[in-house]
This record gives sequence, structure tokens and C-alpha cells, in this order.
Amino acid sequence: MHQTVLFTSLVLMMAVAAIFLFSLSRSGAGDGSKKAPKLGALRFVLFIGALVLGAAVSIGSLRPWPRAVAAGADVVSVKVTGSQWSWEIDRKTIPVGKPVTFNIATTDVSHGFAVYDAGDQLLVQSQAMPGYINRVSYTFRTAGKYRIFCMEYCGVAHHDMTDEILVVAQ
Ligand SMILES: [Cu+2]
Repeated sequence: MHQTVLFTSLVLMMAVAAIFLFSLSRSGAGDGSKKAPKLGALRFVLFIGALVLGAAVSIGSLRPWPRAVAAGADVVSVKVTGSQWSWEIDRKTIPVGKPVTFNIATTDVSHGFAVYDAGDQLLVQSQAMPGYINRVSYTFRTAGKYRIFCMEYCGVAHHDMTDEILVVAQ
């Protein structure tokens, strides 16, 4: 299958290159009219304009990196382990206002660890990947119950992979 895809891609790329080279050779043999240089200049301006616009839109729409992983003595470390189909969380009561770092792992397949507030707003999330410990930090500003969901389909009981943590005033 891979060989077929590779061969087809190569043939199509050669066809595109042949069309491109043919067009280039034809544009050099113009009829001598004065329109050709103007069109070339317009094309150049449009090309540069598209490049500048594309770069501006790409850079302007970049989002800042997710929150940095909190470090230090006051950080609350929480170990989270996903397994089909539940979460094991070693600390379910968390102080409000303190940075919390979730250390997220899985014993089987990939899962998606996500924390939602009472208004069903997603606050923080990270993938749980076999062989890795992913870390993500968050500081809870309001006491209350927060719900945990799995964000990645992981089997027939994926929908059951929920849990809760409690954020309490210090
Ligand atoms: Cu899941």
C-alpha cells in the first residue's frame, strides 16, 4: 500500500513539475506585446502580498504556549493515572489558590485528562500517553467540586471515565 501511494505521489509530482516547466518555457516565448512585463510585476506584487499576509495571519493567530508547569516548594503535586475505564488520583482535595501540577500517566491506552468547573467550562487538560508522564499545572481560584472527564475515546466504557476533585479554602 505504501509503495503504491509513494509511486502515485511521485508520478503526480512529476506531472506537476512538467506542467510548471512547460509553462515557464512558454512564458519566455511571448508575442512581444507590452502586457507581459506588467503582468509579471503584478504577479510578483500579488505573490509577495500573499506571503506577507499569510505570515501576518499565521503569526497573529498563534496562541501563547499553554501554562508553564509550576515548580517550587508550594506546588501541590497530584498523580493521575488513567486506566480503562477509571482515573486513579492520589490527592482529591486541593487547596484553593495554590498551583497544582498534575502528573498524568496511563497503564494501558491513551486517555485525555480534563478538568471542568461546575459551569462545564474546560479549565485544563492533557493527554495521558503510554510510557510518558505528562505534566500540566493549574491554580484553582474558586472552592468547589470539579469534574474530571476523559477526552479521548478509549473503549466501550470511555463515557464512564469520570471523577471529581474537591477544591477547598485553606
Ligand atoms: Cu476515554
